[in-house]
Amino acid sequence: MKIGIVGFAGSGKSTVFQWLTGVKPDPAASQRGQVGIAKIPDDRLTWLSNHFKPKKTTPAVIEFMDTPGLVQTEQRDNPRRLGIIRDADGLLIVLNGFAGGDLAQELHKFREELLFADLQIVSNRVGKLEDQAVKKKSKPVKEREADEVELALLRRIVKALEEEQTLANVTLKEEEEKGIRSFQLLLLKPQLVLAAIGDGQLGQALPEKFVQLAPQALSAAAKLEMELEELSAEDRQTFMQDLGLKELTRERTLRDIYQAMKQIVFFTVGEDECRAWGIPQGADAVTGAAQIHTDLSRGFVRAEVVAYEDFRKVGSMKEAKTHGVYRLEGKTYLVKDGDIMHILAST
Ligand SMILES: Nc1nc2c(ncn2[C@@H]2O[C@H](COP(=O)(O)OP(=O)(O)OP(=O)(O)O)[C@@H](O)[C@H]2O)c(=O)[nH]1
Ligand SMILES: [Mg+2]
Repeated sequence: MKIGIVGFAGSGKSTVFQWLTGVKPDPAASQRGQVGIAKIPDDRLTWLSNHFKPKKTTPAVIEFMDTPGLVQTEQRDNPRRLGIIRDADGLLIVLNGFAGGDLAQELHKFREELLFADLQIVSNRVGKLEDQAVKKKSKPVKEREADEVELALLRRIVKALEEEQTLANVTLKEEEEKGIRSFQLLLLKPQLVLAAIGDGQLGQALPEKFVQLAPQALSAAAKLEMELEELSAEDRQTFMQDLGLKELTRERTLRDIYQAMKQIVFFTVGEDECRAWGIPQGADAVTGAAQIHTDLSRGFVRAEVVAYEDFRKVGSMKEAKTHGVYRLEGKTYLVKDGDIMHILAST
């Protein structure tokens, strides 16, 4: 899963990128989108790894992409700048909470940029289809019908964008979703807002007006936490006490981002490897199998499934069977977060 770190210039994106991935930002690279990987900490995987003592333990990951900031004074160029994250699976919107600006206003403005970029793409296509409808009357009936269906859908989207400024309330049928997937609309991607705060804002509640706009929003003192991480454990403790900081929040933030992006994990276990695999919420067992290997999805027969919590109680697959918590599931089984799966496939 790839998440674009986006925001206005100087909002703290590269700092957050480095905090989350440990990769040093390179301003030149971020012009093209600099990529870094973060492992998602998971106590369940740690427990499984201690239990199986495998040769290798592999966590689920998120790929973050640091991007150049949008510029408020050259707004017309912002849709092009946003092009860099069209293929991202989700957006982490970083707002500047350390310089004393108005967070609610910054978020509002940033959402307008996303809206404007999407509207431009959809309106262009609507214009093209309308032109063709007039000019190309000779087009085969089938094609013309398909164009009309697409046009109706796109008009619905333009209306939602213009009137509601969001696509959150647009429900798309599966084929509609497929039909517009290639537009890679930013407002259809899951997003999470993160206010980058400095030591001046530690322990302060986020402004009420901002929380109303983004109830799920997180805040993080990314720069400060990175500085603290460089200290010896003892110094860190002292500084944290002085600052009134109870804990470092990097790991929790990664888990929160993972959840907000509507990803879940299932596990594969064994003496060779214990591994957490990320899949979208609502994905079925074949999709899960495909993550591991395309052969496993092609030859999918069944999945042996034990929920992590159950496995922890009984301690082995064999015991899981005798305690009735072992299940055999088919292709359409919807994988649950924390399932331990073994895919049976014919090859
Ligand atoms: N005081 C303070 N400064 C910060 C904090 N986070 C980032 N900064 C500073 O703000 C400036 C911009 O931070 P970056 O992380 O480079 O911001 P950016 O969004 O990547 O900027 P662009 O890539 O130019 O759009 C840098 O000088 C950072 O050191 C913070 O929490 N507190
Ligand atoms: Mg940057």
